[in-house]
Amino acid sequence: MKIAIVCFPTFGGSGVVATELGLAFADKGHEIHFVTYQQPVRLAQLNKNVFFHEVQVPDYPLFNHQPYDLALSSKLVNVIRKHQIDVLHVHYAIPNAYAAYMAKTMLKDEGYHIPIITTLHGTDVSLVGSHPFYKPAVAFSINHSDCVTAVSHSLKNMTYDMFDIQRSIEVIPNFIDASKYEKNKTKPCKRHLVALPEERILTHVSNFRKVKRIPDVIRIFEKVSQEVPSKLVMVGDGPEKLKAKKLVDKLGLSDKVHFLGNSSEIDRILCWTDLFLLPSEIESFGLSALEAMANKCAVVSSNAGGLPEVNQNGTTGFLNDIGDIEGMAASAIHILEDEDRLKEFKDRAQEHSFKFDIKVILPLYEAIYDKAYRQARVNQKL
Ligand code: GMT
Repeated sequence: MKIAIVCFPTFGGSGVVATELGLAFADKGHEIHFVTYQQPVRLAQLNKNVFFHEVQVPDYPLFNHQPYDLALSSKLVNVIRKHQIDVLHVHYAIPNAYAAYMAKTMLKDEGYHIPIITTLHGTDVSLVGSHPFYKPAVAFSINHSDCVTAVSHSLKNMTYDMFDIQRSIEVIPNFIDASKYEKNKTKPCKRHLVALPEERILTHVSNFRKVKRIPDVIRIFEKVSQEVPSKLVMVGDGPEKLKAKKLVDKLGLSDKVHFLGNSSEIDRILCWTDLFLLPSEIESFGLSALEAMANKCAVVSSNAGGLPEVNQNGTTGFLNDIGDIEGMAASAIHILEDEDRLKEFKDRAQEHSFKFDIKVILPLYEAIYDKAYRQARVNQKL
C-alpha cells in the first residue's frame, strides 16, 4: 500500500507516533510518504520505501501569517496524484485534518478518491482545538474524515463531550517497540555521569509548556531529595524552561538538577532513570511515560486525561490528583526508599509497557487502512 503521513515534525509525541508508525509500515514493505514542513526528528534515515516531501510556504509581503494549511493541501494533492497514494493518515487535527479534507475535495473533482484517517492526539482537541477560533473547523474535519482514531478512551470521550461529533471514533493507543528494549539490555548505561551510585535518578521529559506543570516537577523533587539522595534530569525545551531554571536556583537545587535540551536519544537518558515524573494538567496519553516504563522506570504522574490508561496505580507507579505536590512526593519517596520495592515497580512498569508493543498496535492501524482503502475503491467505481 502507498501511504501518505502528515504530522508535526518536532519532538512532540504526535510526531514521534506518526514517524514510528510510518517506519514500521515501511518495514512491512509499504511505501511511506511523509508530508510536513521539515524532516521529522525521529526520521533519521530515508530508505527505498520512505520518502519525505517538504511543505514550503514562500514569504509574501501581503501575508501577515503564512497560509501553511493552504500550502499543505496543495502539496498533498501533488504528492497523492504523482505517487498514486492509497491512504492519507493525518496526525493532529489542526491544521492537518483540515488541509487533508481540502486536498481530498480537490482530488475528488478529478475522480480520485483518497480516504483520510485522522488521529487525534490531545491538545488538538483539548487546549487548542476547543478554542472558539478553531472549534468549528476541527469538528468539521473530524466529521469529514473517513476514519478517526484517538490515542486513549479519555481523549475519545473528551472529543464527544467538546464537539458535535456525528461519527464513530476508534481508540488505538500509542505504542513502543518492545524488541528495542530487549536488545538495549546489553547496551552500557552511563549512569555515573549523572549521579553517585547511592543516589536515585528522577527524570522529566516534555516540551516545557504550562500544561506540564514544570514547577510541580521541581517542587516534588525538592521534597524527595530531602528524604532520598537523588538527582533530577529535565529533558526538553519550551516556554517554561527559563522559569524552571530560576526556580531551581531559588530553591538551592542547582547542583542536583541537570537541564538537558531536546534529545533524539531519549532511551540513553531513560536507561539511568529510576522514576519518571509527569504531573501534567492535561495529558491525553503520556507517551513519554510509556517510553520511560519501557526503559524500566517507575512513574509518578497526575491522574489527568489518559494517564490512568498508561500508568497503573500501585503497580507501575502512582497517580495523584493534579497539583497534589505533597502526594506525588510521598508516592515517589515510597517507591524510591526501598531497593526491592523500587525494582518491583520498575519490572512491572516495563512488563505493562510491553502490552503497548507495536506488534499489537500495528494490526489495528492496518485494519483501519484496509477498511478505508476498500471503501474508497467502492466510491471510485460509483
Ligand atoms: O502537547 C503535547 O504534549 C504534545 C502533543 C503532541 O501532539 O505532540 O502530545 C499529545 O500527543 C501525544 C502523542 O499521542 C500524547 O502522548 C500526549 O499525552 C499529548 N499531550 C497532551 O495531551 C497534553
